[in-house]
Amino acid sequence: MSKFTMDADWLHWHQSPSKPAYTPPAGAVDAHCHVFGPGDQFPFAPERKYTPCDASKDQLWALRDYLGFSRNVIVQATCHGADNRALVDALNHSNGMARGVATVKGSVTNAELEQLHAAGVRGVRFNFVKRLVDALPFDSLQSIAERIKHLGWHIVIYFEAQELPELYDFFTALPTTVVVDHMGRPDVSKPVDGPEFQLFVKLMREHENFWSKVTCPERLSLAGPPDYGDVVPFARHIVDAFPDRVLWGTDWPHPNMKSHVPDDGKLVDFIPKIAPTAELQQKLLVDNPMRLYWQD
Ligand code: 0GY
Repeated sequence: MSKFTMDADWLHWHQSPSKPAYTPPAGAVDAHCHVFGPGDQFPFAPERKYTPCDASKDQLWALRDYLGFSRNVIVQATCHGADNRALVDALNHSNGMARGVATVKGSVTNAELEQLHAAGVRGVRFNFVKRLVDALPFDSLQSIAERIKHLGWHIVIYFEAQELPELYDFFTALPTTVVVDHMGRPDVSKPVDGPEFQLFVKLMREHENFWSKVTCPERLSLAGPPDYGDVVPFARHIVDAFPDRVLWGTDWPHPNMKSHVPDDGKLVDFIPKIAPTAELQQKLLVDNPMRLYWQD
């Protein structure tokens, strides 16, 4: 029997987020968000490390419209393991306005990959965060990377800053575009120009196939809401240095948030602080995600 009940073990997502003061440009993409369940329709993975709150596709579309966005990139989270049915269901009901990033095992068949592609999947996620997942061995990941390459997919990687030195060579050998979740989760109590964050900057600078999501101030901040001011210098640094290789997303419904319930409206108001000009905002919210996810 699972050690989990069906009760979420993190705070429920915000039921009445504020209306953002910032208006995103036309066609803006929320490029990092999730759908969870509903658990009675799409059961959570037995091997999961947490149980999420249900967060349905219809609730995601409602949030998208409320915040002033047009499209979503839905990222498979560990609580659904490599069972992408909830993701595929959302993509199939998105009228083409959502694309996806799946999680697959080494045993995935080419036919399954092609079905995922037809539904709108354009990438796979490799998760190295130890509290979330028991990562697959490097050779399995390498073999998945080789197999998704010919579909034109990219790889999304999730890790924490202290793990980067040991993962660096594996990452830089990956044969596709690689998108890093949440700027590699820097410890924002350390300086932007210190060795830890500068290793991530070096990865981005020396490897032009690397992109970064400038996401999740609510997870990274020690200062907390509503401004998440201590995250701004990190995200701004990445947007300034690599304006054509950055993505932004809400991270709704914010799995595993235990410190506070993020207000999605305030997260949207974070955008102009990290991308202060209309030109940077257009790249971050429209041009870059469209190039990566809606080429076809
Ligand atoms: C995120 C962050 C988290 C969870 C997952 O796959 C996941 O379970 O990504 C986290 O707990 O930091 O991007 O959703």
